[in-house]
Amino acid sequence: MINKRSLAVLSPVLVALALAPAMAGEIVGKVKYAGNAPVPKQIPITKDQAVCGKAPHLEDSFLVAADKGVKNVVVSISDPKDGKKMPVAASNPKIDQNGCRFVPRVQIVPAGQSVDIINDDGILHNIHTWPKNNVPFNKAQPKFKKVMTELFEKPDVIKISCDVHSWMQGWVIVAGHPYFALSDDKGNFKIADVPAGTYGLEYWHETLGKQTKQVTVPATGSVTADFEYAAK
Ligand SMILES: [Cu+2]
Repeated sequence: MINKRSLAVLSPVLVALALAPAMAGEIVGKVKYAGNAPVPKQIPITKDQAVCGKAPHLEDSFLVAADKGVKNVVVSISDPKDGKKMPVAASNPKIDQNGCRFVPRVQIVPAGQSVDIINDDGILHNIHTWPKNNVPFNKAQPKFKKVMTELFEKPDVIKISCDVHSWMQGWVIVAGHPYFALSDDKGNFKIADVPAGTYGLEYWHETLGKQTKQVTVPATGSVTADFEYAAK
């Protein structure tokens, strides 16, 4: 029976429940490749040998670990429901040109983020972007120009190349929301603080392509969302 006294006990509990943060869980997983791990080929360095050739360049567009884990897979929710944005970082993320390669090769940045493109090589590079939703740029970065800062405004998957060194390639993934992760060198990833619910989960890799599967995120704890790319 509910009387005045039991209501007095109950109401602080209800208030606490109403103020509790939204229930959220984690998506964790490992991305694998079903085929044999490719043996990275050496890339011929045809220009600026003294700088670009100081270390061997091994093909790094498709890296598979001994246990078949795939590096640099972008995992993201395709249909978030809460309108949250990935916060812009106060200090700009960097793309370093070092030994005539882009480091890191693949990077996720929030929409509205400025990125510092660094020329550590002391030779001419020419950065060229290939966006779908952002304004492309194609700019020389002479040896004396250490830093070029560029704004990545809208969600996108942007290939970056260098018009001086044909083998240089990188990717900037511009995220419109926080539910993104990049797989590590063992293929593992984690997306934290995802509101409970059912979502499309997208896996994107520069050579293996895009795949989607459904995932249901619990109110607490984690759901495992492993994925295996078919052999090609
Ligand atoms: Cu270059």
